[in-house]
Amino acid sequence: MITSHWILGPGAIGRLLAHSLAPLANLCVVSRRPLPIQQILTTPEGEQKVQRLDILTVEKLAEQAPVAPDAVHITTKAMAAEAALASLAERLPATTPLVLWQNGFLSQPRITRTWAGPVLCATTTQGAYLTGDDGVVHAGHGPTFIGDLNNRHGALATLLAQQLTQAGFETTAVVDIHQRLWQKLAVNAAINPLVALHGIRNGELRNASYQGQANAVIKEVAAIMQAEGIQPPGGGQGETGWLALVWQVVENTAGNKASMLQDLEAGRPTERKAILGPLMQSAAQHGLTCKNLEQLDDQLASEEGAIHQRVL
Ligand code: KPL
Repeated sequence: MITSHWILGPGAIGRLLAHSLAPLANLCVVSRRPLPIQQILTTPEGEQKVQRLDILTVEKLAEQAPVAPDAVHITTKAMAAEAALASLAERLPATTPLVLWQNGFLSQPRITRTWAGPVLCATTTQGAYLTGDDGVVHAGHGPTFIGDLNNRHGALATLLAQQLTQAGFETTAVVDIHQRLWQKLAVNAAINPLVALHGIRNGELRNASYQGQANAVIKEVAAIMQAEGIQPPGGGQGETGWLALVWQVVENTAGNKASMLQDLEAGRPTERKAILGPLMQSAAQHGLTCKNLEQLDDQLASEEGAIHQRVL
């Protein structure tokens, strides 16, 4: 039985998870800065639900020294996951199960290697965004998949999937989470950097001025996926399959402002290291060139550098 959860990182998915699990389990949201405990969830149907959530800063948590939880969900951005875990690690028994909700493939293999307890990874297409310190909008339902990279914790993944599903987070325990994380990473790599750098909505990638560049990026990603032995989901094969998939996601999310664009606009670092990093590393290992991905990474790095200069 999983009766208590800590959620580390009160971003959109973290808060949605907290609202969903709060009626079923003891819950604590751990935040870097104080947030109102009265939190508002707007459902996909537009209904507003107000819930008091136990939200504590890391410092308050240390003062209150609560009993360690049955599971810790890390819902920070990819590049903050390891530091977030480090800020809590000494309060957690080394056997505490972790669930990593990050995009890309950076913190997942590292934390799996270094944490003694079970490390599960989750990938979700739930749509959510924040409306301030006390509000999250659940924009749309989407499936969630959970599993561990070495397939050693299937029973725990099943237990968590059942509880998450009961909480309204439709979740399936899977044995191929590695493949699913890379499939999502491929789609994110093909869309996010381009729309972020051009400052456009996803659907604008279909414009003639961006289409060629997008296709060139997708082809590089497809070659790397081929080398990694990862096919697109839904039965597509190779380059044609990846092209079809990415353009379908562009169509389905045409009005979206991608997360990387939101990050740049908000002056935050992007998830480029977690999304483009593993692809460039894989290309190097397999002797593939990926000039487009490297160029996007360089451009994002200089945008982030410029932001850093402005905030100093
Ligand atoms: O997941 C996404 C993101 O914004 O990070 C995409 C697929 C690009 C949709 O916006």
